[in-house]
Amino acid sequence: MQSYKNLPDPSLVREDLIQKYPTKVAKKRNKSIVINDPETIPEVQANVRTVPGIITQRGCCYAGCKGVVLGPTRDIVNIVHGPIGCSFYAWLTRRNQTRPETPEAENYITYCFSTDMQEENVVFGGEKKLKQAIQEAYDLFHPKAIAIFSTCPVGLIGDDVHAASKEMRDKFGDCNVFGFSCEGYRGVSQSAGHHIANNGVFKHMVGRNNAVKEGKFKLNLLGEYNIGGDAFEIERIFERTGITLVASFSGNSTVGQIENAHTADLNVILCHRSINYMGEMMETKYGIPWMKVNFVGAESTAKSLRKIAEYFGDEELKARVEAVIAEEMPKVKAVIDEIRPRTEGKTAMLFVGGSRAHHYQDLFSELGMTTVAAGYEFAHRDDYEGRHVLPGIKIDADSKNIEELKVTADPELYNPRKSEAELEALKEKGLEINGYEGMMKQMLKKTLVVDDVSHYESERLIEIYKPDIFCAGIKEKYVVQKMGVPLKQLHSYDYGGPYTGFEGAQNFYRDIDRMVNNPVWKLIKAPWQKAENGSSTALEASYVTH
Ligand code: CFM
Repeated sequence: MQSYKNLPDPSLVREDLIQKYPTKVAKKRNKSIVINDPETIPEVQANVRTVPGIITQRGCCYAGCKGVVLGPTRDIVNIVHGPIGCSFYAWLTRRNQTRPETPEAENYITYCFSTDMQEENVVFGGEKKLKQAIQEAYDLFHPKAIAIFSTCPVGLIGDDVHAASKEMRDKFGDCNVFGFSCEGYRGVSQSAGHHIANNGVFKHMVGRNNAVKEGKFKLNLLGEYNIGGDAFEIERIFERTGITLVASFSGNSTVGQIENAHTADLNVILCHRSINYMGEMMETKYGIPWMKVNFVGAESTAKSLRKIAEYFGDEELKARVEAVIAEEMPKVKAVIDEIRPRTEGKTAMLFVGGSRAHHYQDLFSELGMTTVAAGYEFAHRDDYEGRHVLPGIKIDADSKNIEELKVTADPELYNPRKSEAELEALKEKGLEINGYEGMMKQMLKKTLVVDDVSHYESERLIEIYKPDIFCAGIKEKYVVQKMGVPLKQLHSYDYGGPYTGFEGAQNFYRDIDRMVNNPVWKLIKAPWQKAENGSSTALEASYVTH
């Protein structure tokens, strides 16, 4: 494994990244570019506005609410209230898969529902058109639920999507209609949309059905959206170990699952950023503890399963978990043994979302690869530094704009699944109940952590570090590849996946091997390979890996 001694001097890199910015911008970006120290964990500026004019990777609030959190549930009719363009990017561009119980069962994921706002609606109001659209969807499909998503103009003209939803819900009686004020401009990124979605799902869906599902070890899987079939692999493992999945938020999920989620005895959280609010609120209202897990990486999967078994404290479950791990691991190891000699010592950079830049580091380290720089697009300080920093985070005007639900214990349904003493005992065993340590603790000293990396900064990082692989999304892909560096899409997986669990880890190893060892990259002249003509800086020239 490459040690940090080979890394370029990170303070020189940071200086390089900001030197071309105007003074004010440089000062601001400087706070989001941090030299990591896993011991002390320095503060990272995160979840603040992107400087106008900078090319960011971020998306909008509506994307986080409609696309990310609600999109994967197959039997909700999701109506976008807005101009048609907003719907284009909400229609099958995220690879959240689903598997209806039967071919005839409800599945609206392949549909695109929009009110198709026109100039007239923007000028004279769009509520009438919205109610017509809700009526039309109801008449056509008779769905269990209809959700309304506000786009920017809806907020600007003041259409009341909540009143319209309530009116239609009361009118129908047998269809749950609810709205989201998730206008694109709200907050500083899609992260605002996650929070708004959590609030709405909690208010309008969770707790509506008290029927308790069979099963001894019942949990909800939070923050797993079934990209490329990730949830299918986790479901397979749960089934093998005898763990009952009550609800998934929200990959491969249904309205029924979510309405029933409060009957589970544990919430496990994969993507902390998008769904931690739900874990917190369910703990307060129903007494269900939550635990951070990671099913990305074979070792991490094994560790997470052991944590779940420890939580339930059942010897039979522990034995089953061990048996499944013992059966699955040899196949994983066989692939690692074949591939690792070709990937060992290589370097990776990950700039993606609000959780994957952390989780995928596990898979790379299983391949003997070092993450030299990483960052999230829209995560908060707790995702970098750990949840212990939460009390110290300043609430700025952008965050104040997002409703904080006042949640209290349910008079009838609150039932603490574990006593205070039991929780303490679990914590002593090393189980992080209601906690998350964040990304930086896992990264090497002197690696770089960059929040909301700009396009310009990405290019400079590649020129300086020449990583063997760069992980980001479709917007970055071809620019990076033209620089001679393969780019792995960690949002869509480049049409691949699943990458979770034991099977997924093997898929990932193979895909990364193919990318970093593809001879085609040797045929491309990257800018720094033309160094002799003086186009590269001293800093770039000082660090040569290839
Ligand atoms: Fe969570 Fe996600 Fe992510 Fe995310 Fe996303 Fe995504 Fe992502 Mo793209 S919920 S934070 S808003 S793990 S869509 S499935 S890949 S940016 S790292």
